[in-house]
Amino acid sequence: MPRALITGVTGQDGSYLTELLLGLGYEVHGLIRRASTFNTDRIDHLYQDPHAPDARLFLHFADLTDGTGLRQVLEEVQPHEVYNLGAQSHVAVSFKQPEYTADVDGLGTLRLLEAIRDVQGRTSDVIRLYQAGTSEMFGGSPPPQSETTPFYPRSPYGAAKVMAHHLVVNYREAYGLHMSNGILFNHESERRGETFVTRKITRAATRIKLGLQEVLYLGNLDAERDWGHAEDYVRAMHLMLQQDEPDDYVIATGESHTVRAFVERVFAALELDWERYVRIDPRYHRPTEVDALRGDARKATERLGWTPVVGVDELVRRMVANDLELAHQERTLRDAGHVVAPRGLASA
Ligand code: NAP
Ligand code: G4F
Repeated sequence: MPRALITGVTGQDGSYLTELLLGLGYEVHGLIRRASTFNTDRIDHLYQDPHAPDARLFLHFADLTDGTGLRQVLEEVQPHEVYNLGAQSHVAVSFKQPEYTADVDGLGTLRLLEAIRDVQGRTSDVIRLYQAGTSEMFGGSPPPQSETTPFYPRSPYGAAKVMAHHLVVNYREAYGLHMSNGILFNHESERRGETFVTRKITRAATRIKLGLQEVLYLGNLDAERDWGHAEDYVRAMHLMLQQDEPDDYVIATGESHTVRAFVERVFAALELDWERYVRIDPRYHRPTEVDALRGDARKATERLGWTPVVGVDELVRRMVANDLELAHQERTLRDAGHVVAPRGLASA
């Protein structure tokens, strides 16, 4: 039975990848971080009692800032494939916590690579690695961006991911390890964190529709992003590790839209005039912005046979439907006299 280890298993992508790999017959091991509140919401529906004879999902406490723990888990699990999805993944937060972001996203990757090199060196069993790279690495380089576009990161997050990218290339060349970089453009979903702009918009617009919220505060509406659906993007991660040779691939839809256009689409789907509800709050502006991202994923199409299924209209439809249902639940509770607030409100 193929065995995979996923860092960031509790994140948006981690949850979809776990579903995909379990569906393909894998045994899946995920790293989780100790938190004072529950942080496994996105994978709770996949949980299996580890004592059950047919259990195929196992969770281990570990952290990318703790190399010893990473090494121990690798030794114990002996995975065939490692997906390094764990990261401080919020660009705006990386300006507030640059050192921490570099530690987790840059050095954390190095810790994992070193642990893989050691374990593979001792056992001679090949461990393939997927590194979660990002279009934020292109930053200020104009679109369309492909594997040959120069990196020009515009945030501590982007810079830390560039470090991780180059480390993966170096470990591949220096030690002949099977390590691939995915360079993924923005991908969203019904499970997207609520402080990323698409989900912030769909959550707010649906709450406004049901009279639960009055105003949506946003930052730069002119930024252009190439938005796909996370379910499509985790398929690409898996495909990369099934190739004979490791390589680097851009994963994108090839279409971009402004944040304003996304807002318009979402509010229009709810028959609302967005201009009545959206205000600009400069606190959401970033010290340096990535103005335009639009990916050229022809290499992935040609070599991996990967193409996205969900376009932006379907993405909006799914996210709005999901969040309208959440808003209805909140409305029902409020109407029944319960004081409720959506989770994470304080960090939005
Ligand atoms: P996400 O929802 O923010 O999930 C991040 C995951 O990383 C969570 O499981 C989080 O754990 C974990 N994590 C954070 N700090 C960690 C640490 N110190 N040690 C171990 N794990 C840690 O991100 P995502 O959208 O799924 O993205 C997955 C990966 O792809 C990230 O590396 C991200 O940078 C990259 N990426 C994302 C996109 C996108 O558009 N979504 C595009 C390109 C690249 P907790 O749940 O405990 O916080
Ligand atoms: O949704 P965002 O926060 O995503 P961003 O910065 O593009 O980063 C995401 O995609 C990357 C791939 O390119 C990933 F690597 C990264 O981990 C993350 O998943 O912001 C999108 C755009 C930005 O231009 C931002 O300035 O929306 C703009 N925006 C405008 N108002 C806002 C807001 N972003 C957020 N988060 N919140 C706002 O109120």
